Amino acid sequence: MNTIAGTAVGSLQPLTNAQLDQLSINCIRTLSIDAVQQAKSGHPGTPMALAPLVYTLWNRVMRFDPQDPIWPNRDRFVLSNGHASMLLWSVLHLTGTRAVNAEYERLGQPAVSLDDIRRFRQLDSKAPGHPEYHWVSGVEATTGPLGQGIAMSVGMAIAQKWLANRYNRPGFEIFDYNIYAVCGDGCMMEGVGSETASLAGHLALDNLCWIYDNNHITIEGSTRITFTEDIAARFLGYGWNVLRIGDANDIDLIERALDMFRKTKGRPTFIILDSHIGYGSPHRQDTAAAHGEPLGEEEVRLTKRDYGWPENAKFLVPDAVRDHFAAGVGTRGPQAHGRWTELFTAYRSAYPKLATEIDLIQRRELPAGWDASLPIFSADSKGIAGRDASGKVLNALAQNIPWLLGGSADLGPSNKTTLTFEGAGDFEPGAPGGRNLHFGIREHAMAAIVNGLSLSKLRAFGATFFVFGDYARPAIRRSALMELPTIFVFTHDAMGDGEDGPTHQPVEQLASFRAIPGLVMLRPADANEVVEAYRYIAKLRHQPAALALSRQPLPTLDRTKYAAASGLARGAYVLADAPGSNPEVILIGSGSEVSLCIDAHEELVAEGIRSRVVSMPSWDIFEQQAPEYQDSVLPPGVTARLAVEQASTLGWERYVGRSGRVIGMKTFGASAPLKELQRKFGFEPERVTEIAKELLGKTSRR
Ligand SMILES: Cc1ncc(C[n+]2csc(CCOP(=O)(O)OP(=O)(O)O)c2C)c(N)n1
Ligand SMILES: [Mg+2]
Repeated sequence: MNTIAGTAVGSLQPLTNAQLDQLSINCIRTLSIDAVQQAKSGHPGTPMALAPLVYTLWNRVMRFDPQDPIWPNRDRFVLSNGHASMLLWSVLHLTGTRAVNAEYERLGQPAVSLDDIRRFRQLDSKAPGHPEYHWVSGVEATTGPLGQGIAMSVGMAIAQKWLANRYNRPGFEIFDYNIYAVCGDGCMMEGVGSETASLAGHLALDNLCWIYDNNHITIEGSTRITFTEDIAARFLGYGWNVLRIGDANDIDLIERALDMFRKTKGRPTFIILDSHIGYGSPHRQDTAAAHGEPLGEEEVRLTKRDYGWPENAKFLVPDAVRDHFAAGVGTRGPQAHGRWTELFTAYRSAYPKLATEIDLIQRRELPAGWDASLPIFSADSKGIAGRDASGKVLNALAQNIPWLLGGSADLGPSNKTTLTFEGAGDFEPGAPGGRNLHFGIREHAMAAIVNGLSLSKLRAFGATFFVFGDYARPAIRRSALMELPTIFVFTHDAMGDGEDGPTHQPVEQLASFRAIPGLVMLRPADANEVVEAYRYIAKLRHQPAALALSRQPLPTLDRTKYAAASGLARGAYVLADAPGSNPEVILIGSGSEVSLCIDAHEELVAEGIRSRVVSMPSWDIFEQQAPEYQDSVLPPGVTARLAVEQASTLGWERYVGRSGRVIGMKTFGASAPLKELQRKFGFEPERVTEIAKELLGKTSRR
């Protein structure tokens, strides 16, 4: 006889609540097992172990409305051990969560259908291998690279504190949600988890709860071989509230621990959950094999027998389970949402300006007049450093966009990213209203937190030296993958900090950031291009941007003589042209090398050579332009082309072609004053004119 949770299928006896809990948990388990088995790939063991946790969180604790998974005051759930994605697909399905589109419109269809689960890990299924924000509604963050999810959850917790501080008013708790993140041994071992845990403790983020799946298993076997530290002591040291649940199947204990989290003030909570990977599988439980392999048909049957589940049923969802979720989160969620909507309606009458801000934030829109006070820089041959111009622009923007906030990884005074206007303030423990975040020397954490802020719809930036962008890269990649409009301000973009030497001089960073799909990489040539870069970035809603800015002053170009900086919005533009717009040679530069090209251009023109200078601050934007525009900037017939950029030459062939040349970096830099480095590596006008003439066959090669 088939039984479900010890109850005869088809029995007319109503199930007790405890039986319904168990039935729901086993349904999450068996859906996960079946999906992995069907896909012949995936991770069954962790969903089997964590089903009771996820069930309790979703059906008993979390404030979540399946009808509207983007309701602003919902609790956030981040599955940092993203390989256990079947947990998420199961609960999104069982709760009947509805889909929303990129324009934040609610759609009727389910976020994850049973058919999607049947097609787990297949093309176009809404049940992909790992949780993907922007692809599946109800996913709060893209996870899979271990550590990133918990790291982003810290950004979400900062965002909640900031939103509450700015928008809540007496009697109007508009933002009072919590953030839950589930993680495993991998997340605990990855450095970014530690960086962010340290900061979360420092910032006393008591709206944040991490639940650590303490199963002693990773891919290579027992954690005895890799991970034996006293993790409770570690989190106590970070200043967290540490709790332990000795049995991952005890849902009452889980509920109590989560309750203690909500009552704990002044500290984030870390719950150690002792679990058994592959729970219920006679031959796989507690083994590394349960982590990432299908159980196999026979073991699937044995495991279902252990659960009291029909052995041969596949993708079985008893009606009682759907009903149980409908009676739980499916009822609590919409009620809470309804109360909030009423509250927000009253709030809108009492505080219309603040309510409008909240509306704009939710749609990632800009307030009216956001660009009203952007500076215009007048021509100046001495000029201003990219970082200084950036500091002025960022401050102007932040004054007009109240929810623009960010900071640096301890380089604020050098990155010039500190917001200095009246009232800007610092985000501090217990005083979460400031606009300046201090990330400490934690670049990776910074970028992940910026993602978390952006997932919470705030406009966020992070800053460091360009060369240390590598420390932040995994999270920047995730910005692009999640299509978040984050902003990364990198200064010391090339060899401008000469004496610091090759450890501080980026070479390959431009090429490698340009290689990230969707990330808009910009390297402005002068102060007015910096203004235009920010103008472009501010309008982005679904793309991250990174700025490479100079440490040293760059001449502010005379825009009455040369083309307007607004050309930046097309990625590359003709800055200075040959008479009759009929060039025989094209000099292409970015950043500090543009004025170098201008100097060379003036020399060439004086010698009767028809040269053109193209300022190319962004390959990424230029690539989006129509071919006609691209050809008008780089006419196919003009093959004498020279690119000049203080960075790896990798990739420039696409613009200079086979017969063109590049003055760039083929080695690391060196420790010396900038002038000497420019001479050593050929970044001088004489070298540019010389090569331009060589290209035209007007001089012989040296
Ligand atoms: C940054 C990163 N490195 C490596 C991997 C590959 N990987 C996926 S799961 C896993 C083991 C994770 O162990 P644990 O977090 O304990 O998960 P469990 O097997 O217990 O669910 C590894 C190494 C990854 N996803 N991300
Ligand atoms: Mg583990």
